[in-house]
Amino acid sequence: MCGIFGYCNFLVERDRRFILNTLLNGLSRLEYRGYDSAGMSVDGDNGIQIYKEVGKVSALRELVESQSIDFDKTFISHSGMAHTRWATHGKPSRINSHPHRSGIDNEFTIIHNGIITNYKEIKTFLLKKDIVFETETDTEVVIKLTKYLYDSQKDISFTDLVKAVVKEVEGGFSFIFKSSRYPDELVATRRGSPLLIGVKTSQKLKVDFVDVEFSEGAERATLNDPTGTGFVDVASGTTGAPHLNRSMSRAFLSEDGSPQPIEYFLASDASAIVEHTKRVLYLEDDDIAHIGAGELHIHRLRRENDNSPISRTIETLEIELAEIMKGSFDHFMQKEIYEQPESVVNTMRGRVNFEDHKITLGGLRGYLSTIRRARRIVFIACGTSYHSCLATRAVFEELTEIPTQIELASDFLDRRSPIFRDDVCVFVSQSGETADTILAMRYCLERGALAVGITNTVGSSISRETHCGVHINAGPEIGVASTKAYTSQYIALVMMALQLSEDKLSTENRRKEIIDGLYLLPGHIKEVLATAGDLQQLSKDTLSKEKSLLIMGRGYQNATCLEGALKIKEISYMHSEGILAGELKHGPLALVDENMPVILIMTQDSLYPKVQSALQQVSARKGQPIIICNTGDDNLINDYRTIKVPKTADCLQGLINVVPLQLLSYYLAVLNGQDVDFPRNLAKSVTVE
Ligand code: G6Q
Ligand code: GLU
Repeated sequence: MCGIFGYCNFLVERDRRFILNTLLNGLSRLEYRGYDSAGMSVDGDNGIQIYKEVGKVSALRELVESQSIDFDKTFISHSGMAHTRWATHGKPSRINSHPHRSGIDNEFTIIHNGIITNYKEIKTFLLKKDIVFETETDTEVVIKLTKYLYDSQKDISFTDLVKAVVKEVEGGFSFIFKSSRYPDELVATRRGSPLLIGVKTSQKLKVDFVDVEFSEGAERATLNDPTGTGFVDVASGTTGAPHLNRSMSRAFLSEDGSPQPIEYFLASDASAIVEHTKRVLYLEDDDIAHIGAGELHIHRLRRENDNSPISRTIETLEIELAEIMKGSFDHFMQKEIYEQPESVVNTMRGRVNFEDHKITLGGLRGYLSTIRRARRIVFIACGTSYHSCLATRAVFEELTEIPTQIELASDFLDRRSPIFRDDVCVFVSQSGETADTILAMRYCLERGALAVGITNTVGSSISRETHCGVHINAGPEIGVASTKAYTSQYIALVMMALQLSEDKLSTENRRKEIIDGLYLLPGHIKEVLATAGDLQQLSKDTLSKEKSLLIMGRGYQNATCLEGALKIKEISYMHSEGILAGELKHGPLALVDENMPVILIMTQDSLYPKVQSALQQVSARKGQPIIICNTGDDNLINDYRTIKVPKTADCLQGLINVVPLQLLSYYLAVLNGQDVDFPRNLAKSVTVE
C-alpha cells in the first residue's frame, strides 16, 4: 500500500547522484508494500524537477539515470521526496503517478498515501476559480488548493499554509509537501496513514524529544476566508492574532545553540530508514512536521479534546538492516517461512516461564481483571490476522469461559455491530495500519469498549491507539503473504488465553500441557521445514498443473484450511478453498471427483473420527486426497499420499500444520513463475478502506 520517502540534508554536502540514489533506494525498501508506479521531486537547475514513471522503481531509476543533468553538482542543503503509488483514483499511469504539482512551474509539489474523501467538493470549488487539473487523482486537488491559498495570502509560512490546506481535507492521508517558495524545506503531515522521521547527526542529540508547538488560533487563510483577514481559533471559536505557544525544538542545536550538520529521513515505515539511522520519531495523526534550516518542528492546532502528548520522543529502532534483507533466500516469503523456529521463540521470549508454567504479558498488565470480567471478547481483524483469531477462538473459550466472537473488520463495520462498555475488543494486525481494522477499533473505542492491540509494528496506529496490547515480536515481515506473523499472532493469542485463565485452578493441567507444547514448537517446526524437498516435489508432480485445490479440516484445523487456501490463492493465483469438513455433505462434496485435488488435514485430536468420515466421503467419490497426518499414525491405509507432521497439543497443532501449506503455496507460486513477494493487485498493508 504505497510508500512515502523523504530526505533532507543540512550542512552535510551531498552531490545530486547521492541524493537521487538515496531517494530511489528508499523506495526500493518500500516496494514490498505494493505499488504500481513511482516518482520523486528534487531541486533541478531551474526550480523543482519532477521525475515519475509507471511500473517498478527500477523503471524510475532508468528514467533518472537517462537524464542529461549534472550528477556531480553538490548541495550543502537540499530537500527531496519520493513516492510509490498504489492507485485508488485514476489508473496507473505516468501522469497519475506522484508527485503532483500546482502548475507547470512545479511551484508546489506533493506526495500522498491514502484517500481524500472530499476531493470532489474541493475540485468543484477550484474549478469555479478556473483552476486547471491534469490528472485523474484525488491527490491533485490538495496541491492545487495549496497554490490557491498561497496566492491568497503570500506571506504565510510553509507550516501555516499546510495547516490551512489540511483543515479543508477529509479522508486518510500522509503527505509530504515541497515548494520552490520555501527552498530546502519539507512539511509532512498524517491522518490515518503512518509516517515516521529518522534523524542522523554526527554529534549526539542534546535531547531525545521534540516539543510540540501549538498555535492557539487556526491558520489565517481558509477556503471561506482566503485573504486571511480573520481566522477562527478552533478551540474557542474566537478570532484574533495567533498566539504561538512556541517552544523551540532544542534537540537539533549544537552546544553553542547554532544549527548542526544533520540529515532527516521520512518514510512510511522503518525499513526505509534503518540503514541510515536508528533514531526515529513517530508522527501522530494531525501532527504537522516542518523541516528547514536543519531543524525539525512539530506543530498542532490546539483542538478540543486534543490529548496528544506535548512532545514526540525520538526512539531507537530495534530492527536491524539484515532483518529487511533476503540474505541467502530467493524471496522474503521463503526467508520468513524458515525464520519461524526463531520468530516463535522471539514471540515467547521473556513471556513464557516453561519451568513454572507461567505467562507474563507486560502489555496487558493492569487490564487482566477488566478483561476477565468482560461480558464477551470480540476479535476483529482481516485476512490472515483474522485466521489467527479463528485458530485460537476455541482455546480462548475453553480457558477463559468468556463468550468469544470473531469478526472480519469490514463486515463488522458494515453491520455496525452493537458494542458495549463491558466488551473487550481485540484488534489483530501485523502492520497495525490496516484501514478496516483501524476504523473498527475507533468504532469500538467510541462505544467505550476496552481495546486490546495485537500487532507486529511498534508505533503503528493500532499499537498507539489501543488501551493495551501485545507486540508479537516476529521481526519485520516483508513478504506480502503473511507467514511468520500468522504463527506469532497465533502464539500471542494463546499466551493471552493462558494468562487470563491463570486464576482458574481447573485449567492448571491444560495450561501445563499447552505450555509444554509451546516449548517443543520450534523443534516441531524445524522438523516440518526439513521435509521442504518432498513438498516441493509434491507441488511439481501433483499440484502445479491443477486449476483448483480444496483444503478440508475441522475444529482447530478449520483456520488452517482457510489460511492455507489464502496463501495458495494470493501468491500462486491458483483457486483454492478452505472447507470445514463437517460442511462437506451440505454442498462442497459435489465438487469432489477423481480430478479435484484435495488436501485433508487429519491430525490426531478429538475430532479425528469425524475427519475419517470425511475421508471416506471423499474417497467414495473417487477423490484421492493428500492427507496431512501425524507421524506414526498407522490408522491410515498406506495408499494415500501423506504429509507427516509431529504431534502436539490439539490447540497448537495448527501452528505446525500450516507450515507445509505455506511451503506448498510458495513452491506453487515459484513453479507458476509468479512474483512471490509482490503478488499482483495486493499490498502488504491495506491502508485504504
Ligand atoms: C495475508 C495478507 C493479508 C493480511 C491482511 C491484514 O497473507 O498479508 O491477508 O493478513 O491484509 O493485514 P494486517 O495483519 O497488517 O492487518
Ligand atoms: N489516492 C491517491 C492516488 O490514487 C494515493 C494512493 C496511494 O496511497 O498510493 O493517487
